[in-house]
Amino acid sequence: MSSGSGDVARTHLISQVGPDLEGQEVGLAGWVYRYRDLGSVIFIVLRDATGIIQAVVRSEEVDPNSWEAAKKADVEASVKLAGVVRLDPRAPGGVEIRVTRASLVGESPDFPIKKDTGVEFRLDKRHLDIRSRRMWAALKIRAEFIAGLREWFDSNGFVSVEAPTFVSAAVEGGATLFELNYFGRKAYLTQSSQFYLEAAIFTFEKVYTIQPSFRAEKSRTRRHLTEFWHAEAEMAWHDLDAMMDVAEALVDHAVQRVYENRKEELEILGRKFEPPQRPYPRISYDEAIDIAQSKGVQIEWGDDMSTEAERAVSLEFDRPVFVYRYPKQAKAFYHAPDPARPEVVLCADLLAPEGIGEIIGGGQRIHSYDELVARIREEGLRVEDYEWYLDLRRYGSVPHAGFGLGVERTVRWIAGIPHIRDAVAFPRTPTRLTP
Ligand code: NSS
Repeated sequence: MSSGSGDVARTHLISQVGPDLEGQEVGLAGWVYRYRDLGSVIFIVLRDATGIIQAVVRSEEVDPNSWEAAKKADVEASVKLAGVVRLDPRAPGGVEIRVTRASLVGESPDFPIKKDTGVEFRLDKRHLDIRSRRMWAALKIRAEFIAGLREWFDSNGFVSVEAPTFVSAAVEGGATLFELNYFGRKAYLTQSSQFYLEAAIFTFEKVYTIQPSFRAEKSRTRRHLTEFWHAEAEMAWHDLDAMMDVAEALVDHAVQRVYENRKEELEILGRKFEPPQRPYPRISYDEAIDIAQSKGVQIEWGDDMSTEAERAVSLEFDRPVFVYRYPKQAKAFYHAPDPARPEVVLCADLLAPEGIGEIIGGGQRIHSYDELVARIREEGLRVEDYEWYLDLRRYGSVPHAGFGLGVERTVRWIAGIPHIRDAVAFPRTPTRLTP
C-alpha cells in the first residue's frame, strides 16, 4: 500500500525539530493530524509520539510520486516526510517543514472521528480516539503519575507484591461484588488487594501494589468505573497518623513529578495546576459533617459521606484534606475502633480539592483475632470465608495500617478531566465493555 518516494528515512522526532535546525533537511514519520488540500499546495499537520508540526507540500517543489502520495494522504494516514525546516512564527512550535519528498505508508480513508464527533461515538471508537491530542495528553499525565507513585514506593522501602484478581470473599462489602463461576464454585473479581498486602507485611513490613480493582457500581457517575487502577499500600507498625503521613508524602511526590515533567500535556488540557502545599489539613468526620450541613447538604451523623458532602467539604480547602474517624457503621468490618471512642474507627479518607472528593480510603486495621471475629459476625459475614485472613491475627499479629488510592480519580483531579473515563485509555463502566 506504500506509495511515493520510498526512500524517506526518519532522522528526527518532531519534538527535536526547532528553530535551531532552520535550513536543514529532516526526515519525519508519523500520522496526519490535520489535512488541508488547496489544489497546488497541501498543508499537513504531522503527529508523532512526541508532538505535532506543520508541513507544506507544493506541487512544484516535489517529484510526481511524492505529490501523488501527499494527495492520497488523509487524516490519520501514516506518512514519511522529508523537508527543510523554516521559521514560521504562526506555526505550532514556531517552525514548519517545506516538504521535498513524501511517502504514504498506510492510507486512512474517511477516519471516523471528526472535529465535531459526539462523546458517545468517540467512546465507541476509543481505540482510535486515543490518537487525539486530548487523550494523548491525559494518558501521558496518567503514565507520569503512576511512575511517580512507583518511584516513591520503591525509594521508601516498600516492596511491590501483586495479588490475585479471582478471589473467594468480599473485602468492601457484597453490594459491589462481581460474581463469576470458577469451575463450578462461586468466585469474585477483587475489590481491593488489601488482605493480600496485609499478609505480605509479615514478610516485608512495607508493601504496595498498583493493579486493577473491580466494583459492580451500577451508579453512573463522573467518578465511578467498574474496573479501576488501585494503588494500595500496607505498613506494619503504623497507626492512623503514620498512615496519613505516608499517603501525603506519596501523593505529594507523584503530583510534583507530573507538574515538573508534564507541563505541555497540562497546557493541552487547558489545566492550570499548581501542586498543593503541604501539610494537608486533617479534620474529623464530625467536623466534616458540620461543614457539609452548614452548606445545606442533607446528611446526619452516622451516614457515610455522600458525593455532595465530600464536594462541600473539599471546596472549603485549597488542597487535599484528610477526613478521619468515621462512624463504625459507615465503614468495612476490618477497620480498628478508636479505643477512646468505640463508635468511630481509625480510618481516614483523602478528599481532593475543587469538589473532586475521595481519592484515598484507608486506616488502621483490627489486629486482634477476637475483635476481628466479633466484627465479622456483627456484620453478618461468614467467619469461614475469612479463615486465611484470620490466620494473620493468629500468628505474630502486629498493629498495622494501609490505604488505597484510586489512580483515575487522582489523575482526574490533577489533569482537570471532567469525567473519570477520560483518565484511562479503555474505560469500563456499566454500559461500556468495548473497545
Ligand atoms: O473502597 S475504598 O475506599 N477502600 C478500599 O478499597 C481499601 N480496601 C483500600 C485499602 O485500604 N487498601 O477504595 C479506595 C479508593 C477510593 O478512595 C477511590 O479513589 C478508589 O479506590 N475507588 C474507585 N475509583 C474508581 N471507580 C470506583 N468504582 C472506585 N471505588 C473506589
